[in-house]
Amino acid sequence: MSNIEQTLSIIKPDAVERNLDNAIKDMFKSNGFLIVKEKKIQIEKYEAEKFYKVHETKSFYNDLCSYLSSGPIVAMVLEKENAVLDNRELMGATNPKDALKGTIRERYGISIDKNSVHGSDSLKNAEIEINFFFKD
Ligand code: IDP
Ligand code: MG
Repeated sequence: MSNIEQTLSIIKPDAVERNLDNAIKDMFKSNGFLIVKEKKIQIEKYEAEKFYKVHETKSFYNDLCSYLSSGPIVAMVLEKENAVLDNRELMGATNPKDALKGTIRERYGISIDKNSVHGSDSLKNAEIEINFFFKD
């Protein structure tokens, strides 16, 4: 039985700034993901605060929201079987130091805050986050 899912991925400012968007998109494609929607944008801080609202009590919330809104990002809808979990696996651990070899964060992440990519952590959040960027 097939289980096609969609998930939201963001190439964060540190990676866009280093012109890594094509290399990261190639990693998605070569791992079986279809990029079904895509846009390069810069968001306002209040929008980042809304996007990351689940983290509002965390000490790093303010820096995180400043950072996500600090430069252009690429937001994408990725589609494949088990897209949500498979994307989390391809991204690697939140801290690039802990990310397994061959993952996006191991290859390109600079630090826990500049870790190059975002990916939805559940099917429910994927739907919410896709709507956040691609509501039409
Ligand atoms: P995730 O991106 O792997 O899902 P989350 O725990 O959802 O990780 O955290 C969201 C983002 O917040 C992370 O990608 C990272 O950039 C940042 N972050 C998480 N934990 C810390 C921390 O301890 N210090 C600084 N930034 C953090
Ligand atoms: Mg998360």
